[in-house]
Amino acid sequence: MPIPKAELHLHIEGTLEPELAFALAARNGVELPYADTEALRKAYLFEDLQSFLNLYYELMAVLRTERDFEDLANAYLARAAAQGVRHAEIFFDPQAHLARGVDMGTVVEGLWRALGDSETNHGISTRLIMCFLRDESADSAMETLEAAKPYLHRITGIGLDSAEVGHPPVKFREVYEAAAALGLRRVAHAGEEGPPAYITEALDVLGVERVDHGLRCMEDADLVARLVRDRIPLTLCPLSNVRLRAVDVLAEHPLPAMLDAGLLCTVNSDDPAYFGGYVGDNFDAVRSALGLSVDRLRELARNSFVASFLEDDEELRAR
Ligand code: ES4
Ligand code: ZN
Repeated sequence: MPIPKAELHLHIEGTLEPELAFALAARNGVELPYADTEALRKAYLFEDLQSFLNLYYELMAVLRTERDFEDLANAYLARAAAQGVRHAEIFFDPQAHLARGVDMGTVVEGLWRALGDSETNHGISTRLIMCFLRDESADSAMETLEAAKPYLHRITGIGLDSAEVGHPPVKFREVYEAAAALGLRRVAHAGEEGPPAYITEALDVLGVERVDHGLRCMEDADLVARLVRDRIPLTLCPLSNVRLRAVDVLAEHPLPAMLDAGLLCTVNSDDPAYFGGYVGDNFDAVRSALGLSVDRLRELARNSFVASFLEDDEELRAR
């Protein structure tokens, strides 16, 4: 039995496996520029975040209907359940769909067709986190928040993703303030490829409760001390970091040093269809490459519930 865990850093569009991509392409009459799943998998050799994002956005063309988003989410939930996931806080990227003429309702209600029955069907409680694309304008983010207003009963929080460098958190100050006023929880990707200063800015300016990745905090001792003191969770994604070359090899991942420093680390899969594994695979990989003890793995699993947006009573039931 895998250790019960929560997954807190998971882009639902990043769970699109090649087989499902081709099935949805056929169903929707969308032409993909790859001969077959094998040819597509060969494209999964990334130089950096941007080279991955190019493919990630390209493949989304197959997602068109509520049923597509439902099938995508159910496929993820089934795989996650098999790896011990009891709770999932799931990112989605509405701007990437709105830009293709797929509206907010199709995305949110489609995902909800799977998420609404997930506790019954998969034994997984869920939350939805709407991400803004940081390489799009602040105005576009604000319009997206506006478009989400009819669906806020389905949405727990907001996040910030896509190309990080050159798009500092401060660009999104107003939209984070507006989201906070609507009662939404706040997270942001920071310190994946961007500098530690982006992590500090996400805390100070955006008021985030949790930092996605946060890997590069280790370059700033004062920031580490603050994250430890304030118990700010970091949602690390080890296999993602290797595939996107944020670290050279898994054996050199700073996770053990981060745990030793007292940081509230969690392990997650990010975009599992692209990066070589789901969250249990990430746990297995760090165990073997980094020699983490069973106690350390249990600490990581416990942290995932502590860092979640579950209420205390829900948290105890989930783990
Ligand atoms: C992402 Cl790994 C990563 N980083 C930033 N934005 C993303 N969107 C999907 N995966
Ligand atoms: Zn991510």
